[in-house]
Formats: sequence, structure tokens, C-alpha cells
Amino acid sequence: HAADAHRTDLMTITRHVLNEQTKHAESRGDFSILLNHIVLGCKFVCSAVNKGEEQKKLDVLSNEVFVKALISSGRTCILVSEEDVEATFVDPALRGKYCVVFDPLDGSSNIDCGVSIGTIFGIYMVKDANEVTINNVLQPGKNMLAAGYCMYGSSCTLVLSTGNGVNGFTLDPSLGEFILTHPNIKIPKKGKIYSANEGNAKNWDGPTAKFIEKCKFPKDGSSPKSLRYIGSMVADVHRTLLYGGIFLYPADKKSPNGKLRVLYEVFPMSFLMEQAGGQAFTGKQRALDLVPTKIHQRSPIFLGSYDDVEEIKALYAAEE
Ligand code: AHM
Ligand code: MG
Repeated sequence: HAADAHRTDLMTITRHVLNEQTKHAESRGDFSILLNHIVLGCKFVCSAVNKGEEQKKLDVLSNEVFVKALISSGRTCILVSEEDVEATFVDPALRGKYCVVFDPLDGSSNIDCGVSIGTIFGIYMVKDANEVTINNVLQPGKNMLAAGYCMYGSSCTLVLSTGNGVNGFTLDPSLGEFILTHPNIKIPKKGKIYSANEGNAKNWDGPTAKFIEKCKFPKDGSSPKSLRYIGSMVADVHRTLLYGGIFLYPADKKSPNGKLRVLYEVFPMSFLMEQAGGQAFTGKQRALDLVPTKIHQRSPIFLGSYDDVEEIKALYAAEE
């Protein structure tokens, strides 16, 4: 049976990445090795999360796991983690050409009640291997070579883009392998869901408030959108990617830069959205054009279906 043949011809994430890399003649497999180490970190954290450890422990453990996995790949030179105040400069003897920015366990305030949480990562190439400075990770998101997240939920799902579309892999626990289950993910052009912390509405600016009002009370005869908000970015973005719609963490009077971090939250998710045919906007510009000046910088973010992001862009443009 053709179907059976398909089921036994598994496209693992390793096989997928190796296939993609062989398209580049100059590739020496460094990227595949780096990714294998990231995948190992994801498997480790997935198993720890499933054992039900407490938040505090899991936060620290996940960071340790990823820092060690990345350094031991021998392919990294600078690491930026949400958990560490300063960037880590890899010992010259273990250095490689990639810079990795990551949030080892995002949404960790949700752990103790069992809501999905995840790891988010982005990968840059060092500009000049002889001059490893912090500027290598203060590059706009559009310079990322790859980005992805791993969601620890009812199943463990890894979504990855190496700049050539978006693919989703599900961990098969019996094999210990991520198998391609969602090839070439495209976000619906327009969605029926909006996702925001409406508890902040009192402090929103005009365009954000107008946008959400339109979601609830559309004046063009269309149906109101549904609200879905988990409060765990990986889960909210994952749903947005698969079902369409918009996810926003806007600026407000108290937090003029929003809440989410540019390097390891906003950029990787924006990269994936664009690669899936959606858009990501900061309220001022295309998110991936932003040039960060600090590693833990924050930015407002609106991302999701192409048409839905167009609407918020129009509202901000009308304000100027
Ligand atoms: P964290 O890094 O402290 O976990 O915060 C990031 C999380 C995101 O996962 C989520 O999108 C956001 O915070 C939710 O914030 P809020 O609780 O203000 O709605
Ligand atoms: Mg976070």
C-alpha cells in the first residue's frame, strides 16, 4: 500500500534539514549539527516538563540544558538567553560561526497549571569570525538564517523555518524523533480569531483600541472575531499560524514598548509568520526591519494573517 509505504518512510527533522542543506553547495553540515543540538535540548526539556517539575526548577534547568547543548555543538559563538542578563561568549576553542538567541522556557508562569509552554529560538551568522562582538546579535530580524519554536503541550511540536517556508514536526516518543507532520505551513490569508490580553485595554493607544473594537463590532457586515488568549506566546502563536487570525501584544501607557522581547520572542515569531505568508508589524514598521540596540529590548508586536495585519497597519498609518 502506498499509504503504508509513506508511514514507514519517515521524514525526521534531521533528514529534512540535511536535505535542505545539500541544496547549498558550500554547506559543510555545520547548520545540521547545530540544529541537532537544539533538537536534543528540546527533547530534554520536553521530558522534564512531562515529569511535572516546578516552574522555578524548570526555568533554570531549561536554560542550562540549552546553553550546554549549544556550546557543545562547537558551532556557536554568542548566545543570548532570556534567563541570562549578559550574553554568553563561547570559549574560542569551542567557537563556531552561529549566534543563537533563545527563550528556553517561555510562558513559564503557566507551568504549574499544565498550560502549553515552549522554547523559542533564532539563529544568526556571525558577521566576522575574527571579531566576535555583541553587534552580531544586534542585527535586524530579517538577517536571521533560521527561527523556530518547540511547544510542550499535549504533544511536543517543533516548528522551524530555515528561510524556505515553515515546517512542523511532532515528537514521536516511541522513536524519540521529530517527524514531519505539518509540511509547508501557510497561514490563512484572513482569520476569525484575535488574541490579546484585553485586561490591558484601559491603557491601549487609539489604533489598538479601534482595531479590537472592529474585531468585536465589525461595521462592514462581517461576523465578529472570536477571542482566544492563552497567555503563553508559543501556544497563542502556534494556534494563529495554523488557524489564522492575529496575535498582539501592543504598547500601552504603562509599557510603551509592550512586553515581549525583540531578539528571542518578536523576531523568531515574526520570521515564521512571514515565511508562512503572514505579516508582523510593530505599530511603526515591519517587525523584521527593527534594529535592536539592547539584547533584552522589548517591542510592541502584531502578527498573523496577512489581511488582519494590513488592517492594524492602516489604523496606525491613519493616525500619523
Ligand atoms: P515570560 O517570558 O515571563 O514567560 O513572559 C512572556 C509571556 C508570553 O508567553 C505571553 O505572550 C505573554 O507573556 C503574556 O503576558 P500577559 O500575562 O501580560 O498577558
Ligand atoms: Mg519569555
